[in-house]
Amino acid sequence: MKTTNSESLFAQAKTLFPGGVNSPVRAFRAVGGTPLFIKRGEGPYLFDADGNRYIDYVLSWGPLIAGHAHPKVVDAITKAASNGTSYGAPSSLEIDLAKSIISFMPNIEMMRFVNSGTEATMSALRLARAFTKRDKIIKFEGCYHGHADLLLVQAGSGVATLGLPDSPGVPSDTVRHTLVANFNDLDSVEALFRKYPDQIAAIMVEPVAGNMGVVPPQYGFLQGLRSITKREGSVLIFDEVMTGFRVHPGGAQTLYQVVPDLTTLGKVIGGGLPVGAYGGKKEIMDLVAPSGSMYQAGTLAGNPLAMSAGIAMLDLIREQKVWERLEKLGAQLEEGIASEAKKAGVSISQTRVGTMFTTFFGDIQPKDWTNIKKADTIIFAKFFRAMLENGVYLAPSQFEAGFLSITHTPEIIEQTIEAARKAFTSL
Ligand code: KE4
Repeated sequence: MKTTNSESLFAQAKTLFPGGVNSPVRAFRAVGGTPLFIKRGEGPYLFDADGNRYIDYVLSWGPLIAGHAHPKVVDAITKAASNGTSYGAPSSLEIDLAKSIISFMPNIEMMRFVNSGTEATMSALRLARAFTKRDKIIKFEGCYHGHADLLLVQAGSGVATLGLPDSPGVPSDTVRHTLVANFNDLDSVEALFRKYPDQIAAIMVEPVAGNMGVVPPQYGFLQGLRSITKREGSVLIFDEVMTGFRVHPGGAQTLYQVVPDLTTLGKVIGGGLPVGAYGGKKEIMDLVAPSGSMYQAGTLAGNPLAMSAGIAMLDLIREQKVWERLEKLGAQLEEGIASEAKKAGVSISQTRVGTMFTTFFGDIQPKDWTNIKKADTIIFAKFFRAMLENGVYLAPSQFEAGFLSITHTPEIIEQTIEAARKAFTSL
């Protein structure tokens, strides 16, 4: 059988990078086969090293809501690059992007740019601990907030995908203060506050879980977290790295009308370049050096190219009609997948919030990790491979979210549904 370019590139990559990749979930371990090496993206499409074209629903794991190589984003980056790639000093571009973000999320009074979602979440937790002078934090089983030591506890995304028992190399002392509650279960949160009174600095939550696959908050869950943290003097942190500008232009905090104390962002705000941010109440943010004593820094934070890409990207999704169109596309995809699965007699459970969606295989109640982990990952893997053969690139894991872009069209959704029809009948 002729070796594909992806196969020969993967063979080389495996001599250079652990598992041949620079982020674990890309290795296709959960779905089998060789990961596709991508030559270029254009709008809703990816083109692999063998020239095959795929309709892309990963979109770089969320950032590319304007699709690949959007001319306005490319022009913004090109123009910025002609002025230099980094200054290590403030520029007006940081101000412009911050103001743009705040125009979407007015609860953010002040922020700090970093270079990844991981940096944003680890910094926000350090800040919450500094602000409350408490050590313990609460996260939720199945939620993933990046790979900082203190958060690699019962995490979702690649940790769940690879079935890793959390990570070696994280001293038990480091995670001693990391408490885990059940998503959509306020009693499990209350129990931790009863057990550790006045010791819990913060709750960090994906307000719509995306790293178990998409799991929406049940009615009252987020409001419950808000009232518990207010009562207990703990900081409520919405990790909107994925949900920001994805579940609603104003993020989950606007969609569900719950105001967190701090918000972490990433992905979309970088327009495909490395950007993260944390921000929220000025009273808390004032504690961040150099205005306060809580230290956090970054060589490339506020990078002019990344700022320019983010500004251009957010400008492309400011119009309400853009969101009406995205909502229609999401509904069209959801209904089409459901109808084809039904015709083929395949049992699925679908979730979607705005432009994030997941098709779980099996009769799964999308409530928490205990339920989600029952999904049939074997059937999912077969479906993934069949969709790939039919020209559709889904996230290579049952425990990840799919994403839409403004470059996806009703016709492209119809092609996707036709691919799903073939894939379901092949299972
Ligand atoms: P990064 O450090 O990967 O930029 O962001 C970490 C992060 C933080 N918070 C949430 C809610 C996230 O979803 C992420 C990263 N998401 C994964 C996809 N599930 C990134 C993909 C990957 O790890 O390769």
